Amino acid sequence: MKEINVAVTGGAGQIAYSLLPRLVSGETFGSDTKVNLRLIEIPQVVDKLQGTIMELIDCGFEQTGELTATSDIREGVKDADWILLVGSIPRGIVIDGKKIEERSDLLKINGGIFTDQGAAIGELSKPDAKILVVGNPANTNALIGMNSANNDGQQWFAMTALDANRAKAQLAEKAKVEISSLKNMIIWGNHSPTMYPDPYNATIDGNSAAEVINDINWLEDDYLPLVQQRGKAVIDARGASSAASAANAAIDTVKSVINPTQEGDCFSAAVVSDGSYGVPEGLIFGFPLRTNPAGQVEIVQGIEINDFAKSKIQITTEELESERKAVADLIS
Ligand code: NAX
Repeated sequence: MKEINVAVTGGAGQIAYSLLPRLVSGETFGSDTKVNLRLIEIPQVVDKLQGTIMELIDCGFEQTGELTATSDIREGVKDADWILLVGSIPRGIVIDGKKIEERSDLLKINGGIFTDQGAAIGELSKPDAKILVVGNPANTNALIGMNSANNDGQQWFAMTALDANRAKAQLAEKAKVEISSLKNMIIWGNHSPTMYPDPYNATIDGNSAAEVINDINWLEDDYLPLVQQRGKAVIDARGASSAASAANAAIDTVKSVINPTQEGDCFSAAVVSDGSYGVPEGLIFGFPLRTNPAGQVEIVQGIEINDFAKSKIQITTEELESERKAVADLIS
């Protein structure tokens, strides 16, 4: 069996609870790969991870390798092939008597965490490590981590696959088709309510989903907010944030990155912009991606962007630019 090292921060959190068994079960990295899992948590909760490890042992998967827990990021990410940065400080937490509500405060607090984590990954993880940031604000956390890692062989992603899965599911429901008919679901921009889930380039059995649905008012007035606000709707209904579907989307992203993309399809994640589609270089931006047969992830070129899309992409670009400005001192 092959062997890989996978590190996960936020190992005692909600998402991790759904995520971890699927990382060591053979489902994600293949039945021929043993996964050594390092769980990373803050010192206050690191002991809880022993319970999680007991459960993972009790699953009895033959692909499960060594399981360890640590609050030391350097120990956790050493020689890691994959690092899933799930942990972050949530909005609403009280720090030094102040409730953290503003996105700018959240950016700064999490930014501090991601500089340290990025530096450790750049120095100690595998030279071709892949890093998926799930913890919010995901795009800008990835930007900070990537700059801090300063290691060109490694590749950073911020997760937009949950948005893409939600966007597909809503189109399939509206068009009354099987979800498997949906392809090319692109989430442009930020993992935030400014994201643009693109119904014009998504396809249903090879035709534009927008044309198949043929209801421009629904698409532009109802569909977009439905997808953009789905996270909040789940919180309102469940009293807790989307954890199972977020974990599922993280697994989907890893599988999309490590397996060649099927002809005629693409997948969604945010990666560093090389200027494609006029997006300012260096932003971590949601693009259509493909993994080529040689295993490299590329931004799909040549996608048509209509005026509606342009206006939406502009809004999410401006938001990411302002986030970049807010953390300028952390990425210089
Ligand atoms: P939880 O609050 O249940 O778990 C987060 C865990 O991270 C906690 O156990 C905490 O102790 C740990 N943590 C905090 N700082 C850490 C650090 N420096 N090192 C290691 N661990 C640390 O949140 P959960 O529901 O699991 O969500 C995790 C993150 O995912 C949140 O930031 C959330 O906003 C984000 N999400 C991102 C999504 C996406 O599509 N990109 C969707 C789902 C989710 O909202």
